[in-house]
Amino acid sequence: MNRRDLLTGAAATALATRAAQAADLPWLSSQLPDGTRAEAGLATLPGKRPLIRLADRPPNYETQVQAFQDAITPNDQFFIRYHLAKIPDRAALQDWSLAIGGDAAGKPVTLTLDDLAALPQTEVVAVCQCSGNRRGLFQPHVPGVQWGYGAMGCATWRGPRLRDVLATAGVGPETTEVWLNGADGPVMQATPDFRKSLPLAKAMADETIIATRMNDAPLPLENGFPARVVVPGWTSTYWMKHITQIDLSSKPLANFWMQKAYRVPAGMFPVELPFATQNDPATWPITEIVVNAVIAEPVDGDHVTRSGFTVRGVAWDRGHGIRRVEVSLDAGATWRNALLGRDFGPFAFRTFSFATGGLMAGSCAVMARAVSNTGETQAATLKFNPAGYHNNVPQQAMVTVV
Ligand SMILES: Nc1nc2c(c(=O)[nH]1)N[C@H]1C(S)=C(S)[C@@H](COP(=O)(O)O)O[C@H]1N2
Ligand SMILES: [Mo]
Repeated sequence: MNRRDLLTGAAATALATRAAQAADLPWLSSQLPDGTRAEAGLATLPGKRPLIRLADRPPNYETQVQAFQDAITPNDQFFIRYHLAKIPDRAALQDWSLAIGGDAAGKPVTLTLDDLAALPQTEVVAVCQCSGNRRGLFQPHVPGVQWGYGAMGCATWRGPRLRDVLATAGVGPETTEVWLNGADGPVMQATPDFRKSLPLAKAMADETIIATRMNDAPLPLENGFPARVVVPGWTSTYWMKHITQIDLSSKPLANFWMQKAYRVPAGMFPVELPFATQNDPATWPITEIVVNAVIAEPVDGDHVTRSGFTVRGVAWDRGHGIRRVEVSLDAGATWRNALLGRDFGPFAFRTFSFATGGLMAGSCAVMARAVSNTGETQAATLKFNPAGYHNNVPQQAMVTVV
């Protein structure tokens, strides 16, 4: 008796459906929860190419993994993440302005887009990655948006430095945090508005800017038009979109989004610049990105020929740059160095490629892992945390050599 004879009725149908799905949905990781796999679909928003829709109200759409063959993610393939469903449209942003004040500011000012354009402009290539990227691959599963590999992207961001913007109001000596608010808000009054804060040192850092351009174009509406905060090296919860209000504050921002959400167990993920005003004994705010790599090609479930194939993807870290990417074709038993592509700076994606050469028929478990310029390596096993953050366990793509 073989396996097929044992499978009857519902079990056989379920298996057949799954196999068909794996073939039809190469953009959806097989490790995601069944409910997520059943409901996610490709969807095309105005001005965007198809993204993986995980939720609509508020919109949460991720980039297909195949896009990560390049160091720069095109604007029309960039992922979208919102917490709250009241999102401004273009008409509402027509008379956009940015108010700067707070108890530690010299004097409150209101800036227009022309005022931002009049300040010295700077450019940074940086990875915008959601803290919960790859949350859907957590075992055991944890609540929250079940992101696969695509809640991230890398762009060339351009605009004035945040510190030059803050200087127009005057950064008073009492300032400890810089509070950020955007034009979106909750539908229900009881829902806390999405506001975040930065420690003064990161707000004043060379790399931190207010971007009005993304890859040489205005920001797409859903990615923060007309201006967003860009905090290279930090997960994108701090990258406030449609920024309308900044407060220089002598006090820590005490709200749901700082004190309850976006926190990790204290000490689990060491950082170089502590966010001291927001640390408590049990938890720290999630801040610096951990080193990671993604395989864009081949994708899980691909069939390849015995003449071999090329493994392609990107690696990134908190801002030191990538020293090395290694590829394994045997589920991590042996590793060989990949070739690194062009260096777009320490906060950017670094492309890698590895040509396998000839292969024997059978299955092949492809993995990639990165080492940063400071020697930081990816976690060999998941550092479990209840909110599902910082998953940098090396990815595995199963391919069949025919
Ligand atoms: N105004 C506003 N800014 C925001 C958010 C938001 O909900 N509202 N979400 C943050 C989070 S958690 C992420 S991951 C990024 C997502 O950026 P993107 O939508 O441009 O990809 O925006 C950040 N900035
Ligand atoms: Mo996020």
